[in-house]
Amino acid sequence: MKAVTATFILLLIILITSACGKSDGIVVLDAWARPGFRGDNSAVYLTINNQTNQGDGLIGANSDVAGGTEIHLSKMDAAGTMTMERQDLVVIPAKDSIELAPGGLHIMLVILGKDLSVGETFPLTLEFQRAGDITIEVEVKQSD
Ligand SMILES: [Cu+2]
Repeated sequence: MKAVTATFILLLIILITSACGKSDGIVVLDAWARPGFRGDNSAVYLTINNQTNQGDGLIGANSDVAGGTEIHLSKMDAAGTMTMERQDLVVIPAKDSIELAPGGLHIMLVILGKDLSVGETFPLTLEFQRAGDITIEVEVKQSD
């Protein structure tokens, strides 16, 4: 009886660990960018879901549609003016999500090399400390 129980528990452990292994990773959801004209700036917003057991960090981004790609944090300064501060690292804790949303964190597309029109998509590569490079498709749309 004991041996049967032990086998059952072992099987259960194998099942659970393999199920977890499947969903392990960094998942990027709902990526969108504001429309803009060539020469202007635009911003990308998205949600990053860290399904792993270890924290990770967003350390950079890259896209062919802009001359530069920077991680920014919008914040109100002491005088009540909205400013943007460049971020070298955005931490995504283990088993947690962070949202890059209007008024807060975003990925700035500095000097667009082409027009970004509503409805089109473009690739954006995100650089993570642990997960490495992840390339996603960003949809151009108006903010809701
Ligand atoms: Cu910005």
